[in-house]
Amino acid sequence: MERTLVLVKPDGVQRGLVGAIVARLEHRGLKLIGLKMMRISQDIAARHYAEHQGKPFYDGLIGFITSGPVVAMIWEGREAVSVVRSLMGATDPLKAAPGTIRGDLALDLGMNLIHGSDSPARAETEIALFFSRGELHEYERTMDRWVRE
Ligand code: D4T
Repeated sequence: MERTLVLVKPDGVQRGLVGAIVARLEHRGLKLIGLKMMRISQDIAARHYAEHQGKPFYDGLIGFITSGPVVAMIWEGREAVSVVRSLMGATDPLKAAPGTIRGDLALDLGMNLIHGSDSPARAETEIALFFSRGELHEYERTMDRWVRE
């Protein structure tokens, strides 16, 4: 089973889209094992977006992600990383396919509603950055017994 970090970014919280985004992930069959509302610190933002340091959009990106509370979540499931990425749609909402979260609910490249880890290795790093072990919950759903590994 794979795990991935999802953030509903400040625009999603402020637009009242947390429930809609959570519903899409739940309805797909992913399992929610961690969730909290938090304000991302400058330090966590800089570590999370280290790969973008020096790019023209970096300062705006850090300013935006720290501008208001986010909802951070850990989702679990088969190939959860790529499943979430496909549900999110392309980074630029203008290029995101209809039916995806960004393709249906967003227009702006910076304010693109949602973050999802882009590889299993990144997911492990990001989960450790945002959550402590005690904040992850283990439980069984009856249907989990029928999910193929
Ligand atoms: P995140 O990391 O937020 O889930 O987005 P993606 O994984 O889909 O895309 P990314 O890492 O390439 O970009 C991170 C973040 O920066 C914003 N951005 C990106 C921007 O404001 N201008 C740009 O030109 C690019 C490429 C959007 C997402």
